Amino acid sequence: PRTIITYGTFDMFHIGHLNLLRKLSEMGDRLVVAVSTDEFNNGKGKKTLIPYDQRAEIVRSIKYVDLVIPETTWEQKLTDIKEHGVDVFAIGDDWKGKFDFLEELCEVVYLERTKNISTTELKRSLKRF
Ligand code: C2G
Repeated sequence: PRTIITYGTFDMFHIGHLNLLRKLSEMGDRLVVAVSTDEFNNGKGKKTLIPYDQRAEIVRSIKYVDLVIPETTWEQKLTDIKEHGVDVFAIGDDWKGKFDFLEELCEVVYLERTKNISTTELKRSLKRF
């Protein structure tokens, strides 16, 4: 089965995340999503509002998603691609160019982000209440 993999925090799950996962599911037969752990996110300098196990449970419940694995390091992409027989690595174009080194192992696709929504924006608008 044509397998797609993507990585992300998916904090405060929103339509931008859903659009991406739907598009990815349409690109193949199986979609694997690696959800960043809280520790890994601290390393990214990203504070998560929702803890890993809840973020993972929400992503696991999305009909487009076949498998959820934890993202704990930057390097794991190389072994994940081999281990899960991945044909395509895909991620939003805010990462454009950053993962081209994976082209040795699989196709690399950067998808356009959904406009006008982000977890940072949501947090900012929540502050107004
Ligand atoms: N995204 C999107 N449109 C938005 C917001 C996010 O398409 N409006 C996409 C991002 O481009 C990413 C995915 O949704 O592909 C998850 O976004 P984040 O949770 O912000 O992911 P990030 O923290 O960038 O983690 O190793 C890669 C990193 O783990 C990516």
